[in-house]
Amino acid sequence: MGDNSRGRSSFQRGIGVPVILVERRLAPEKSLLYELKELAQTAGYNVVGVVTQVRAPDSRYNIGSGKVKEISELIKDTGATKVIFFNELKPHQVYNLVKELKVDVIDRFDLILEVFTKRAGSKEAKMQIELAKLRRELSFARERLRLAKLGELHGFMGGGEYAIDTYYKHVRKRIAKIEDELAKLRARKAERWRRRSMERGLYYVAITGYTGAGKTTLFTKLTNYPGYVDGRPFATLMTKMKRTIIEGRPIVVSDTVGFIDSLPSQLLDAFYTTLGEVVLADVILLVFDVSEDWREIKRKLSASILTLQSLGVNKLKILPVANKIDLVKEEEIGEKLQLLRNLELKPIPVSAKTGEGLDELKNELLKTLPGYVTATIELPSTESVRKLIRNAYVKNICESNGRLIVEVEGREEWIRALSNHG
Ligand SMILES: Nc1nc2c(ncn2[C@@H]2O[C@H](COP(=O)(O)OP(=O)(O)OP(=O)(O)O)[C@@H](O)[C@H]2O)c(=O)[nH]1
Ligand SMILES: [Mg+2]
Repeated sequence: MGDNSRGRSSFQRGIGVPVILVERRLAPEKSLLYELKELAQTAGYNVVGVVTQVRAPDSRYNIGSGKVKEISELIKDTGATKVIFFNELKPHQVYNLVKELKVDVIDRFDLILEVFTKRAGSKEAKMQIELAKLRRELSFARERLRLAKLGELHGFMGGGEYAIDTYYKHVRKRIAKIEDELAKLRARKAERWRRRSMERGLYYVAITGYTGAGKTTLFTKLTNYPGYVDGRPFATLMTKMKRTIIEGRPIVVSDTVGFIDSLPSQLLDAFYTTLGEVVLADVILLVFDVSEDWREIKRKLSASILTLQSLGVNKLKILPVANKIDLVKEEEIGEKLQLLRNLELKPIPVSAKTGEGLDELKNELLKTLPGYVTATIELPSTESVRKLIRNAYVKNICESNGRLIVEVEGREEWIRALSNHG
């Protein structure tokens, strides 16, 4: 399907609500329509038409009024009952578009929320989605209030200034309540993990990357813990953590929600707080799909790195992982990795699916772990000490005169704490 194709002929009949996608591109060569289409299909829509335009935004409709007529014709032709815009729409633009097109109009932000809603299982995920929706509501209510004050509200979603003001306050209260509940929930979770890992001297490795890069597949290979994979965007929404043993070392590995390009800030705030714990990780694996073309690799990697940086991650902790090498010829992998090295990224090539390259990845991972030391310490042979070292990587242990001589490897601060038991 070409990006400029439109009309019924170029689309297959399918199931789901028929929709038309609209993209106003900032630059002619930059289109993310295929990504929008994938999101629409994941949300259960059937894409029956596509309209694109390259020009500066028109404040009334976001696109030009000529294009609005074109979409209107296409709606008649295809029977579409919804129009999805790639670009973020302002409340008055939604209002103007609905008035002209007489069908439902949403934007990419609403669409991502729909996908998230469909896939949310846990209470935390549901709360986050409600939070993102309410924040969106708030900005709409703010605009309605502004228009009402200007007396320009002619029937715009009904309600006078007073009613909108009351509604606005109600939304704000609800937001504050959910934010509070979420913060408590997360603080409890973070504390639990912090205690567990510190007490046991565990390392923490987070798997991150663009949606669909293969994070969950890699997580399953490393931990033997099954995760949900379906090849559609945002199969994973909530962080999952699992303790595993890598080359004898106990390590906590986490699988996380995927990144996506130009995520609306309201969603980033509401959702990526689940990624907050990533900052605590000792190493952050940044998985990308090396089978994609170079431009896609670069786009997705830079979107991922930007998101990681906005979360406060130290760049030095990032270990890039070039996944899906089973789909690419060796010389092509070599070329792409060289291009990445030119950008000062040194990825480890793997296939999470076949397991190829995983040993190299594990070795590199262990080398990257900070403050990893070997020490021989003498400890009293008590039950509590035995318990303490159960989770450690013990290279050698012998007992003499009721004392334990242990050769251990692990976090420096943990080994220091262990020595204090002597
Ligand atoms: N050929 C091949 N396919 C892979 C590999 N790793 C993952 N996949 C496929 O890529 C798709 C996405 O994999 P996931 O593991 O769900 O990716 P993810 O990064 O967790 O995706 P989200 O949770 O949606 O962000 C699935 O269809 C996987 O089967 C690989 O090494 N080789
Ligand atoms: Mg996943």
